[in-house]
Amino acid sequence: MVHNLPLEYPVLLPLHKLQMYHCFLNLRLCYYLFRFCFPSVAGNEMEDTVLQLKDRISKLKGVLHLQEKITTSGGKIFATNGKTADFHATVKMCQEAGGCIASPRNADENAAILHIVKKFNRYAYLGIKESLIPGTFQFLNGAELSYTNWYSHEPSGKGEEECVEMYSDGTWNDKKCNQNRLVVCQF
Ligand SMILES: [Ca+2]
Repeated sequence: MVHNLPLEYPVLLPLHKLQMYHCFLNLRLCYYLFRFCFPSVAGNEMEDTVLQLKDRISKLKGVLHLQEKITTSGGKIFATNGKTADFHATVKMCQEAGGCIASPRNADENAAILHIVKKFNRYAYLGIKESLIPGTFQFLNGAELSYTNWYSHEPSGKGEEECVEMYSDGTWNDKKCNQNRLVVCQF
């Protein structure tokens, strides 16, 4: 034990540290030599693990689709907990679940949300709000809308209806934010 060494041999302490340092260097050297000489071993194992995970995720998505628990579009997954809530509670619920409120960027995503709205026969709030300019709507992060599907003569609120709900035909209506609507999140 180094700390038990007599004080008259202080030179042993740095020597011991030096040996430790060499040992550490050798370990790192071995590690890098292994990585250099057999890069495919580590690479193949990683690739296998990724493929297995992808396969597992794909199967789980299949199960959730079969049970109509989710709809998908592109890389997005849409889901509901079957509950109703006002706009702010919906945003919070989706965030707590690790996602965000459903925000359609195109017709296909709109259709994926609509599938849930129809199944539960309840309108749903979308992740879209009126900007500072009345009658102009945007995503919650302030980004410009890439797609719209307003019901005829909507938006009509002129600054009085800041939120947006999806009707059961997939069209949109600007609406006050305090109504109870189906919670639909995206992940
Ligand atoms: Ca309206």
